[in-house]
Amino acid sequence: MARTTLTRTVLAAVSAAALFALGACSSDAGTETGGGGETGGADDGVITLGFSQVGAESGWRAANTKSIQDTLTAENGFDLKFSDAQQKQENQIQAIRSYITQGVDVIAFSPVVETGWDAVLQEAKAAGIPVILTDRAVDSDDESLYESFIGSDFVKEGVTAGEWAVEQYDGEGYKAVELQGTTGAAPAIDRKEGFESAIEGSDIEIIDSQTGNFTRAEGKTVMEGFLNKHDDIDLVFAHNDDMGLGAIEAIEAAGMTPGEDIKIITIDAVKDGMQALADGKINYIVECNPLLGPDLADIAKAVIAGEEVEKRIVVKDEAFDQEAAKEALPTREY
Ligand code: GYE
Repeated sequence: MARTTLTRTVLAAVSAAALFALGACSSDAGTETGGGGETGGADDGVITLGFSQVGAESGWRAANTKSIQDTLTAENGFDLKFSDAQQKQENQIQAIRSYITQGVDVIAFSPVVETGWDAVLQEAKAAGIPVILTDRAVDSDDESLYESFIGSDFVKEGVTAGEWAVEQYDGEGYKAVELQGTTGAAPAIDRKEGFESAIEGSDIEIIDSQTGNFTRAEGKTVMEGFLNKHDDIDLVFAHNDDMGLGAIEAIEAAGMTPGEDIKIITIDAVKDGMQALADGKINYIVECNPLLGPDLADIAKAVIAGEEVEKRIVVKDEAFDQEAAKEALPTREY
């Protein structure tokens, strides 16, 4: 039980955009050299890929960055340009524009929030540079703006967390507080929606909900506020491990025992979270697999080679209770 796998599910097949982008991209094969989009086209065999990362906000993000940097190496045929947007959309837009100006072969990014990308993605498209989304989705009506989206099903993660809460605690009139991820981010929107839909009809009630921006420090501060305001909290649902770990600190500082006096459910299943789960301080974790580097490398190579790529690659996630965490920890990769 509880093994970590990265499997692909083919939801939709052909990306027409891939064909378009390649057409435009192959300008280096002859026509229009001096102009804008001199993308290099990887004719030296090396794929120059510009990656704009969200930030360094969590253990999940650290594992994700490592996976990308460890996979998109020179030995593997890549020249990786990497930038950290410090959780700011304007920084990501700036990084993407700079990759367009540099004429990279492929742009990949994990969008900090869902909306507001159309303009810069149009610019990439006009320059003939294919874009791959990793981890988080964009909310756009124009699917031709990217080749493929590789990442987990966040709604499902929220549902899995909510279903477990119902299984364990329904009938006890539990009062829950929610630590939300970054406002406007796909995983925050989707996990909230999934959890709420799963607890509907049960007697678990969310009495307060606020963003902790996916960080441990903000998770702690928000939990302190919740504890000052409410003396009847039974359950914390945190959108990631780090905020849950911050909540643990706040609960302990208030003289209570996390995992017992106040139950905790989180999402990610990174090392620190899994350790806290094995130690009994967290009650349940839904995994979100951060090892997206290999899939990104495959899709980037396929796009450059002119192959059809899957428009949506869903990363499969597991879930762990305390016993499963103890079993999984010794061989856990991240
Ligand atoms: O759950 C959280 C990180 O987008 C899936 O971002 C990712 C989320 C992850 O900060 O820890």
